[in-house]
Amino acid sequence: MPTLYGAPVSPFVRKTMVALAEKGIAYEHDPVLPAVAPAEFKRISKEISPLGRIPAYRDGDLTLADSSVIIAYLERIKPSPALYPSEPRDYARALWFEEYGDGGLAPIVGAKIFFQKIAGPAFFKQPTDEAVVNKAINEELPPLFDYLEAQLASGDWLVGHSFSVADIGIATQFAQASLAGVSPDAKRWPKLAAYVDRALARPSFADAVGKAKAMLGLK
Ligand SMILES: N[C@@H](CCC(=O)N[C@@H](CS)C(=O)NCC(=O)O)C(=O)O
Repeated sequence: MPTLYGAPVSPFVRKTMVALAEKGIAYEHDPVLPAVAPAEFKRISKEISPLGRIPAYRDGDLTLADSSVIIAYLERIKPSPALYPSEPRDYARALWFEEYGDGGLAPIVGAKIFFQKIAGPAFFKQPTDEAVVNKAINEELPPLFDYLEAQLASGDWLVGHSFSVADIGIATQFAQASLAGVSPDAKRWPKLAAYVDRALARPSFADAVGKAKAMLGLK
């Protein structure tokens, strides 16, 4: 059975958990957290995660790191249900939204909200810097939410008519924000707020977020 390495509190590990669940791939889960247990992580990091990050994945003698790489591999070994659109433009747009989550939302949601409010106090005894959190919520995230609101057309999902890697990459960041008690205001971003609720209600996301909450002692 393959093994996924990485704690479910990571939004990138969550991407991989959601993809595995959506595809119905059974796996063992080693919820290692490099920043909190560096010695433990060293045991596997050089071998399977050369950059020392989570998630990493082992499938027999193949080892992979990086959520985007792992999900792309999963798609090839188990194409159905598809997580990437087949039409070239939709495919490219799905990759773009995945990157918008990883490279656009994550640096704000992760470092300036989740770390400040949850991970810093819980794991590093570091108090929350409310000014950093407030600036992120009031100034930095709104333009990113405006963009997503405009991109959400009439359908349920970001690209085409199916749940895809685009939705995994975006919704995992909203799940991260929700762990820190932050969610888009439905009055200002109605489509986005409904979309986030829809995505996080999927069993794949509900299970992964539940595991993160359990690890953090949240309800
Ligand atoms: N591009 C990577 C990013 C992975 C990443 O940054 N993971 C963080 C946790 S959220 C990490 O492992 N940081 C190093 C650490 O925690 O020490 C991916 O998509 O997997």
